[in-house]
This record gives sequence, structure tokens and C-alpha cells, in this order.
Amino acid sequence: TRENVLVPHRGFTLISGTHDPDDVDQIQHLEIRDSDVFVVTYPKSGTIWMQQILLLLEAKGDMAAISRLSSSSNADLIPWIEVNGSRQTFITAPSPRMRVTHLQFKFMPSALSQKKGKVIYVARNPKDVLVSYFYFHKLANMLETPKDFDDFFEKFMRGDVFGCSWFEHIKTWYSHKDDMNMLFITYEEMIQDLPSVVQRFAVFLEKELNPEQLANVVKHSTFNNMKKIPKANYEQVPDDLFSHKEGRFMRKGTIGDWKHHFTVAQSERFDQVFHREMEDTPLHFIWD
Ligand code: PPS
Repeated sequence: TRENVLVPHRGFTLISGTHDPDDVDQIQHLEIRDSDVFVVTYPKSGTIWMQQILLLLEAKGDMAAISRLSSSSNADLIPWIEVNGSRQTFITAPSPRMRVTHLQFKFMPSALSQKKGKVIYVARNPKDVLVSYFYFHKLANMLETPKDFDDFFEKFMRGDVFGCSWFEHIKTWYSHKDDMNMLFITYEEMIQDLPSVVQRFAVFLEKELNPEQLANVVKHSTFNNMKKIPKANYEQVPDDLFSHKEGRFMRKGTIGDWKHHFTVAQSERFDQVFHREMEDTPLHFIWD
């Protein structure tokens, strides 16, 4: 059983050993190129999926070319900007620089709000996020082992997890969406019609792929295919990072798994909080 590793930082939380607060504070000063791409997610909302799709778009659908790149996971190729050491490598990296982040808006490069670079925000219905996050806490050795589902439910509702409040994260990013070159997409849209979402990404990112190449991007980013790709399923990361015996990173990949976990009372309470928090945010989710 692992202990709490969260460190409060300016109204957010960081993971000790993974993030350095001073380094995180420098991110807002980064110079941004127009070719830079940031994928923003609350944890468990489709980060690895986006890493896979962006790599494939860049490689024009050629999965073999990605497999040949030296890396232990997709995350080595499109890293989190907030992880230790990542900011320094970003500064000198060749274009296009593609990064992911779970950070709240206030930490991000201020140049993004001058419409430099591109931002893709991927949102997932938060009941499914909660369930996915629960299983991830068992798998990931950098996070506290949850006592049980009910205990984790309370922690998530309090925002007492890495990423803090789901509501705060999405509301703040969403409220700034018109200041940035931002494409807002949901995990559920990706599940329901991956080909058209991939097409939208290609247009937004100004990538010219022919129909066959686009079809290959889609083919290699389905759940079933990604599950078989070790670098997309974090199979090669060391045991001290992931307790591989606890399960797979690519766990279920569906809409509505919360129904198998939430009690009726938990679901009703969640709905109440959702309606209160999201009253002024015109976002609609697909829940099952
Ligand atoms: S993390 O740890 O924050 O980076 O996790 P993240 O990658 O954001 O989210 C992991 C969940 O996304 C699911 N996933 C997919 N679902 C459908 N199709 C594809 N291709 C896909 N790739 C990843 C993954 O299975 C996790 O969700 P759950 O519900 O746990 O299965």
C-alpha cells in the first residue's frame, strides 16, 4: 500500500518525485512556436489515445515507423510538459513540438492566449473518468493505493487527487477557449466516430494525409489495436512505475462503465454536483 504523494502547489497538486514546483512555475514563460501542439486533459480522459493519434498523423499512418522510434511508451515521444526535465527538452526540441499536460490553465504558457500554437482539449464524462482513475491508482506506483471505491469516490468529489477538481479543470480551460487556437473534443465523440474526429484533427493541425493514410491512423488507434501495441499500453515501463499485476493501462475503453461501479446514491449525488458546477458551462456529455 502506497501513501499520499500529492503536494499542494498554488491551488493545484503536484506529485512528489514526478513534478518540481519551481519548474512547473516556469512553464508559463515558455516561448511558443506556431507549430507547437498541446493536448490538455484531466487525467484518464484520453491522453494516450491522443498521443497515439498525433504520432500517427505525423507519420502519415505508418505504424511501423513509430514502432522503430526508440522509446518505451508513447509518452516518451509526446511527453507531459510538467514532468521533471520536460520543460528543458521542450525549449530546444525541433518542430513540431507536441506535448500533453494535465495542468490547470493558469500554469500554461501565456503565449497560448495570444493565439500562438495549438491546443486540443479532450474531455471525458467525469463519471467514467472517476472509475478509470480508481483503477489507475491501483496500477500506478506514483499514486496512493485507494482503500476501496467508496473512499476513492469521496476523494474525487473533494478534488483530492492529482488534477484536483475535474469541474475546475474543465471550466477554466473552457472559459478561455476563444482566446486560444483551441479544438475542444470529447472522448465520447472519439468512441462514437473516430474517423471523423481524426479528420477534424488533421484539418485543425494542417496535416495533409490522403484517405488511405487517414484510414491507417484510425486503424492503429482503435482500442483493440492499441491494446496490442506495447508502447501504447505502457507494457514496457518498469515495475517500479506500474504494478503490472494489477491490470492493464488499456483497461476497458468504453462509455458508461460507471454504471457498474456507482451506487444509485453516488450517481444522484454526482448529478447534483455536476448540475450545480456546470450550470453556466454549455457542455453536454454522453453518459452511456
Ligand atoms: S492518463 O494516465 O491520464 O494518461 O490516462 P489517459 O490516457 O488519459 O486515459 C486512459 C483511459 O483512456 C482509455 N483509452 C481508450 N479508450 C478508447 N479507445 C482508445 N483507443 C483508448 N486508448 C486509451 C483507457 O482504456 C483508459 O480508460 P479506461 O476506462 O480505464 O479503460
